[in-house]
Amino acid sequence: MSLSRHSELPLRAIAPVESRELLSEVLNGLTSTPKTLPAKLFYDDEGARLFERICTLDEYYLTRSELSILRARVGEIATLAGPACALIEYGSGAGTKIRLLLDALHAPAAYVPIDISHLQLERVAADLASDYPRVAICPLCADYTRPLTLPALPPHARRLAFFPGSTIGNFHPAEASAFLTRIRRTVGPGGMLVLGVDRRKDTATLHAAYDDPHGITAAFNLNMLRRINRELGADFDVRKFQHLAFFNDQAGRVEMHLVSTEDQVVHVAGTSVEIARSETIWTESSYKYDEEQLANVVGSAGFSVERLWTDRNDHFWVSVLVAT
Ligand code: AVJ
Repeated sequence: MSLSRHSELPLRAIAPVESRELLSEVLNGLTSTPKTLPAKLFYDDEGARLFERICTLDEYYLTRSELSILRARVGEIATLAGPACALIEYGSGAGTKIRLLLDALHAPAAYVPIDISHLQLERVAADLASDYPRVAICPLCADYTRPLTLPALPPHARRLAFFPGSTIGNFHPAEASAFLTRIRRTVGPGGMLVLGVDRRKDTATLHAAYDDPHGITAAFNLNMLRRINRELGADFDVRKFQHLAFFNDQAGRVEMHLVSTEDQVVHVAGTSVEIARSETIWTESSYKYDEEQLANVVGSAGFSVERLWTDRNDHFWVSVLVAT
């Protein structure tokens, strides 16, 4: 079987979240107590752009820290992975980090970038296909929090999953364990996962990262309401909401909320939602892990920790996990 990409296949990603599913998720969240909206809704085209800007902020140490670890360790990762592996990335985003792996791995056979942002995914897949002509690039536009059908991969290739950025932090601990279990089944026995995880640290550093003085994180948070207005015909007045981010020490997570500045009624596809002054819509959790919590969650998912690396500031972890 040829492992090179079939050039006659278009690099089109499969269509993203349907608007019916979007509507039921939004209505479920807005009618619960407390009100919630799922963090994955941040990443429409504008949200994906805003997130890229966040990643360049001095205050947002996560991306830089993770990249410094990956740069230092990518050779070791390549040795552990061995030749001709099939790479699967959960949340490929701007497609920057994967280039480090694609450059270092020994003749990787295939790369499946999975992302919810359709345009960004297609652009990234096309660029990678031209820069890495010997790798089969098979983009999948999907919400990976739901069950997935992966494209066919070379049957005997070792599978190497990549879940960077501390996106694992968006899951509550039980969900994180369930999601990692799905990855473990996907990679199969002996398969690997390279996982990026943000470390628990002082509150001031966390606050600066999630409430930056340039207002980019606030714009990112508020953009979710604009998106819902546009895609579901809702009438959120974004001027009546404020960005709120804080570290919930008890729960070990940064929380982002949108705080209503007055009593108001919002309409979402014919449903009226009452929101009181000071009430919040909880849009994101970013759990921060200490070493023991990390060992527990990956262990509960059937992975063993093969390597655990940090950066010079002890801000972030990159771990190589092996499916047992
Ligand atoms: C992409 C989910 C890892 O939680 O730090 C950035 C998203 N939220 N600023 C994170 C985010 C606010 C980010 N993740």
